[in-house]
Amino acid sequence: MSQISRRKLIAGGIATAAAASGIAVAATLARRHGLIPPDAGGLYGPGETLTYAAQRLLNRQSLAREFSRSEISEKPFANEVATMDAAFQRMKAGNFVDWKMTVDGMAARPTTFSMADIRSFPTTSHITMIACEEGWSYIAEWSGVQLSKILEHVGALPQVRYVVYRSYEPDTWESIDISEALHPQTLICHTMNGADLTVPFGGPLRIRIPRQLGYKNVKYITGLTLTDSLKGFGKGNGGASCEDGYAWYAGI
Ligand SMILES: Nc1nc2c(c(=O)[nH]1)N[C@H]1C(S)=C(S)[C@@H](COP(=O)(O)O)O[C@H]1N2
Ligand SMILES: [Mo]
Repeated sequence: MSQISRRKLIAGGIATAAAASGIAVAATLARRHGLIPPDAGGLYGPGETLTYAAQRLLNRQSLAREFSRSEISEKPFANEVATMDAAFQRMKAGNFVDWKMTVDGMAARPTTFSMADIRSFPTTSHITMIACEEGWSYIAEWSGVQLSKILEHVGALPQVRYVVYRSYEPDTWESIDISEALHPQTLICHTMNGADLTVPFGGPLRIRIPRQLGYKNVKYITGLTLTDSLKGFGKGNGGASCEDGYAWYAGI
């Protein structure tokens, strides 16, 4: 093959063929395994399905990289968050003893947990990186209760396919699939680097999903809803970020 035609092929042909066959493969895999992300209907739909289905099949139970204690960032960067209202400030002044997290939806025992309830679960910790899609990242030790333990406690029904989670911050919600929810590193986090999670970092409760980008790691968690479909939530594509054009599946 001449240089020219090879280059032409690389420039035009391979990319197109790879994309096209990738989409075909993705469609087949997605159908077979029920791996179609809720935002697949949009402009970037086939690409989203490819990324999601491929990563799900390859990495189903893979662990996010864990770091050593010496690698913990000295100056973790807290992204700017909205100013919280007076009720939030009052709860903060009272060390968040009045904070509540409700779990409802497809559960045998829907439950409202206090901070004390959350802290009474066995604690799991990991030293992992949190990465924002805008480029920064830091490493911290995160501690809390595995989301799987909460799901077990409330008696999540077998039909549950997604966990929707909400913030105290208005209009801030996201969702993950049951595979991510049951993953051992997915935590409802109340402690960072050995101290109560501070407000800039999402205290008193933050969901920590180290296999997905920063924006899925919502701060100020007030509620979880277990569901078999995301249709009834917002515009039906799985999260506030998706409504702003971000991918629902933010795997890293
Ligand atoms: N409630 C709430 N959670 C949030 C955000 C937010 O603005 N509000 N920002 C998200 C984004 S875009 C990122 S990158 C991470 C940033 O986490 P950090 O402040 O610990 O760096 O938090 C996520 N969780
Ligand atoms: Mo972000």
